[in-house]
Amino acid sequence: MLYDEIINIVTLAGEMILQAHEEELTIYDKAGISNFVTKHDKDVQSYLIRNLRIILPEANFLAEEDGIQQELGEGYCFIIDPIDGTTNFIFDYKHSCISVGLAYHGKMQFGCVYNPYTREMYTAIKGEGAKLNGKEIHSSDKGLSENLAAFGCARYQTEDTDRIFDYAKKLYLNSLGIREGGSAALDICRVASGANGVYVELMLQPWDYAAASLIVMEAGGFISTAEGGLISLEQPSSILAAGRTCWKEAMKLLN
Ligand code: 2AM
Ligand code: CA
Ligand code: CA
Ligand code: CA
Repeated sequence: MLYDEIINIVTLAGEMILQAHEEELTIYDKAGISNFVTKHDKDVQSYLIRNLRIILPEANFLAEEDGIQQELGEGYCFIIDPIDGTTNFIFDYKHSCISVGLAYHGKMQFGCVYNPYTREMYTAIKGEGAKLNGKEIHSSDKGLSENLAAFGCARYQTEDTDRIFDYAKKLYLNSLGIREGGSAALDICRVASGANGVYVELMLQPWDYAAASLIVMEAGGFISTAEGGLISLEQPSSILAAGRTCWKEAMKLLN
């Protein structure tokens, strides 16, 4: 089965991330502050693409590193972040993941997000619900006052600093507490499992949220832009992901 094969490939790629900590990391700077890439981001991505090509040769690839950004287009397209949470990876926070989504004619069909440190594999198939390590998960249906709230504020997003901290303060004052995890894909998956009631970030790329967007929807949650609009798989977007009640409350609170 295609989806099981994708899960196997992603699980094996997770071992590469664990193994990487045995070596000295080679770190490169991309443009801006705290925007790193390592040899391992590139190696994991190459491994994924090489193996996913074998199981689905006709698929396009939209992936973070090395400018592998084909059109989403007609037919299949894998949307890949080889390491989401590279800064966490560099500092050995043990909170990073591999994100692999599969779109067909521009719509998400399958998504998996894998944290190799905890061996947590979040998966979703369109129309069939979301799972964590094979067990069904559901987003929270309680309100903000009974939930944790997560936000993301990567250090390169300097022009949006005031806005995201204004959001964080509002969430802080209206929830059980705020969290900043450093991996958008894992933050969104934690909305899917009900660990986070809500998650907001202002500037993300499709590979950060493609797989997780299907996982949170299939878990019964919502994902939109911060203003409540439809998210795009073709261009950067802000993200507001939440359980249904939290989503309505966050929309009122933040807009
Ligand atoms: P990354 O680790 O794959 O780069 C944390 O706030 C989130 O922001 C992470 O998911 C991180 O993904 C993402 N991020 C970091 N640098 C980014 C950049 N230059 N553009 C877009 N997203 C980025
Ligand atoms: Ca990056
Ligand atoms: Ca990312
Ligand atoms: Ca990445």
